[in-house]
Amino acid sequence: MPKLCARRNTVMEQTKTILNPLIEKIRAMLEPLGFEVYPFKIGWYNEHVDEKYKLSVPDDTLGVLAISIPGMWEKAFIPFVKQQDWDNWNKEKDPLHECMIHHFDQVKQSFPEHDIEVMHQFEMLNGQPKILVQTAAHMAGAAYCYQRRDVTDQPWPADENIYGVSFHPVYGGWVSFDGVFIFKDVVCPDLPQRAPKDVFPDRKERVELLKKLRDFPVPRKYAEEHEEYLSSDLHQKIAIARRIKS
Ligand code: B12
Repeated sequence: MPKLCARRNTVMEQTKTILNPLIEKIRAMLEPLGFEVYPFKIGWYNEHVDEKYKLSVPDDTLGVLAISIPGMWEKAFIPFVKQQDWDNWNKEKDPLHECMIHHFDQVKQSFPEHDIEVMHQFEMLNGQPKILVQTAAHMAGAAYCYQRRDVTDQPWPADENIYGVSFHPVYGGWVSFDGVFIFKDVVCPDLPQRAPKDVFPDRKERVELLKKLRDFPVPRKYAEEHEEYLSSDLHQKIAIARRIKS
């Protein structure tokens, strides 16, 4: 039976008693590792995505989005890399993905009383992503997802594919929307929805952003080695991880 995070009559108080400790516990685990954590209702996500991306849980089910900010590289990835045995590393595995799997799993295991499904941004099911993390981030209030439809008087040809970009209010494009915990046994009908910060209300800036996400000033970008890692193939990624360890 799903646990209620809130009841209608004493909304704020009940939300605090059940939901806050749960979110705070996840924050206490993930924030020191360079992540941010945002609760949302799965229904907010399902309302927007096409049928094939909808998650088959009730609308009020609690989802928790985790995103990594630039400090994750030193706080989570480098320590993870240093603990691995690179001589016996499975060459089909991406070290950064494995780092995410490890830390998300730690969170899941710390809630044995809950039924949690973890969905990583890189996980595919029948050839499509299990979860669209940009939409989840927008609905959770973490980062505005700018899409073609957000631009009036569009400068692009109708048949050109313009990928949407999410812009974090502090780190801009220098974040990764890593995944979502679905608390299948927790419903939160009264979770208040926060709108993401619209950093670019201006049409011209939106057009620029959709062209070049990472040209905007931010207080901290990824470390050079982090950037090098992301633009490498799997073989090189493993070589970078080995180099970090040594
Ligand atoms: C497949 C994929 C790719 C593919 C295709 C790109 C694409 N966007 O489709 C390729 C390989 C090209 C790619 C490349 C890159 N990617 Co990529 N990619 C993904 C992945 C795994 C899935 C995206 C996808 O299939 N979307 C499906 C389409 C249909 O979704 P959509 O266009 O958003 O449409 C939905 C919304 O419109 C929504 N919707 C409907 N109504 C409304 C209303 C509102 C208000 C909202 C918010 C949504 C919404 O419904 C639609 C679906 O039904 C995501 C991670 C993930 N799991 O989400 C990362 C992701 C999008 N990629 C990311 C990145 C960083 C990149 C690269 C920069 C990587 C690199 N180093 O080169 C490049 C940049 C490419 C570019 N020019 O933008 C980031 C984007 C971060 C950000 N700030 O926005 C993501 C989120 C991964 C992450 N870890 O954070 N990627």
